[in-house]
Amino acid sequence: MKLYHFPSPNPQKVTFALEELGLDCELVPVDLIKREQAGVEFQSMNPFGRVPVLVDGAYINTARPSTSSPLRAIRH
Ligand SMILES: N[C@@H](CCC(=O)N[C@@H](CS)C(=O)NCC(=O)O)C(=O)O
Repeated sequence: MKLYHFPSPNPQKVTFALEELGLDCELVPVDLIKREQAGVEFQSMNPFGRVPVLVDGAYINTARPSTSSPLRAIRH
């Protein structure tokens, strides 16, 4: 599982959920200051150009409230 991440509030909430649930996840930094979220590669995952993005195999989740929800399912 990979979390495309920047240390701002919305992605941080997902990193806290991962930590609380004890789930291993590779953090992939996306530098919002350098506008990496506007790049073609990132926008192929999330056309809205926002983090967090959670990728688990072919599954891509881009909406934070629901980014945390499937984590609970994975945990159990
Ligand atoms: N609905 C999303 C919004 C995520 C969001 O707004 N992320 C901000 C960082 S906290 C972002 O990626 N901003 C980049 C931009 O607006 O270019 C969520 O709640 O996770």
